[in-house]
Amino acid sequence: MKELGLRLQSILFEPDVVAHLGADLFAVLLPKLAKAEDIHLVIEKIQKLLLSPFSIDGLPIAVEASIGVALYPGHARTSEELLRRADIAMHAAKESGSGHALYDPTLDKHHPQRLALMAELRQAIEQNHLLLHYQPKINIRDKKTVGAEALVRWNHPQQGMIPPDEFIGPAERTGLIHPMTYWLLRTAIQQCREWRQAGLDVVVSANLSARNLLDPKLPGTVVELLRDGEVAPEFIQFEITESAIMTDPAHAQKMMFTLRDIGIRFSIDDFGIGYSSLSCLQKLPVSQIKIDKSFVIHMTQNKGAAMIVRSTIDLAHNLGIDVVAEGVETEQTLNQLEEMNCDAAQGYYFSKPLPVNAFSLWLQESLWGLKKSGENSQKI
Ligand code: G
Ligand code: G
Ligand code: MN
Repeated sequence: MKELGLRLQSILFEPDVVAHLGADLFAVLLPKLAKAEDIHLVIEKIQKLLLSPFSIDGLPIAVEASIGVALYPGHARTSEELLRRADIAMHAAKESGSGHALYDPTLDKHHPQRLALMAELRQAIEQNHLLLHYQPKINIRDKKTVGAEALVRWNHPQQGMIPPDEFIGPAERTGLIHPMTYWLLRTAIQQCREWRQAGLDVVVSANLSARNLLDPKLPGTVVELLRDGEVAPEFIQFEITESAIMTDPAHAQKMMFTLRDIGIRFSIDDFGIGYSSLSCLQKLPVSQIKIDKSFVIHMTQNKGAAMIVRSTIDLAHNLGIDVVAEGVETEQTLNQLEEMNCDAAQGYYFSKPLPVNAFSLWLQESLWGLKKSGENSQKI
C-alpha cells in the first residue's frame, strides 16, 4: 500500500491530492482537470503504473485496481456526496470487472434506498428489529444435532423481512457491521445461555464478515459478552468465509489467533469457492470447514462435485480439521456424505433456519434434535 501511494503521487501534480482512505482504498482528487474527458488520460496513467509488479520480500506481486470516478459539480455538490458517488462507481467497476467506471445516476437505482436503509439499520439495531434464525448442524454419526448457526434477519416495519444479502454488504461499507455484529454476538450468547439453562447443549455459530476481522475491539468485546452471558467459549464458534480471510490475510491470521487464545473455535464458511490455499488453511487456527452448498447440492448427480466433496473431506481430515456439508437437501446426499466420512451436515433436509421458539421446539421434538442424556431410544 505504501508503494502504491508513492507511485500514485509520482504521476500526479500540485494541487492534486492522493489520500489513503483505509485498508486497500485510495482516493485521488483532481481539482484542475480541464475537461471531463481528460479523466481517461489519468485512468490510463494509473492503470499503467500498476503494470510493473510490486515486490514484497523479493517476491513480485501483481496488483489490480478498480477505479470509480465522480465529477464535481455534475455528480455531486458536496465532498461527502462526491466520495459516496465515487464509491458507488468503484463498486460498479469491481462488479463489471471493467477496471473503471464513471458514476451514473442509474447506478444509484441498483442500490435502492441504500442510504435510507442504512439509517434505518442503525435504528433497527437499537430498537431490536433484528432477529436471529437458527439452523441445526447434525452429527452424521449419531444423526443428532450438535450445534446451530445463527442467521440474522431484519424485520422491517414497512418492507417486511429483509434478507441478510441485502443489508450486510452495505453495512460493511458504512461501518454499521460493527454494532450489528455486537448485537448478534450478545443475542446469540444470551440464547446459548438460555438453552443451556433449559438443559439443551447447543454450540452456536455466528458469521463474521471481513470488516469484523479488522476490528481491534472485537476480542475485548467477545470476552466481555461471554463473561456477562456466563457462557464458556467452547459453546461459541465463528464462521468466516475464505474471501473474508483473504481480504487481509495477515490481519485475519492475527485476529484469529487472538480469538483462538480466548477459546473460540473457527469454521471456514463456503469452503471451495474462494481462493484460500491449503498452505494458508494450515497456518490458521481452524477446527472446521463447511463445504460450500454449490458442491453438496449437486453431488448426487454430478461426479465432479462428488469428487470435490470427497477430496475435501479427506484433505481436511488429514489436517485434523472437521468437515460440515452445507446445503444437504436429500436423504441420498446425507447417505453419500456418511459413506465419505463427513462429520456433520446442515441443510433443508433437516430444517430450514427457524425463529428461536420454533427452533427450541424442534431441538426437543425432532428425530434429528438433541441427544437425550441417558436415553437411547428417541421418539419419532
Ligand atoms: O439464510 P441466509 O439467507 O441467512 O444467509 C445469507 C448469507 O448471509 C449467508 O452467506 C450468511 O453467511 C450471511 N449472514 C447471515 N447472518 C449473518 C450475520 O449475522 N453476519 C454476517 N456477517 N453474515 C451473515
Ligand atoms: O453462507 P452461509 O453458510 O452462512 O449461509 C447459509 C445460507 O444457506 C442461508 O442463506 C441458508 O438459508 C442457506 N441454506 C441453508 N441450508 C440450505 C439448503 O439445504 N439448501 C439451500 N439451497 N440453501 C440452504
Ligand atoms: Mn455461515
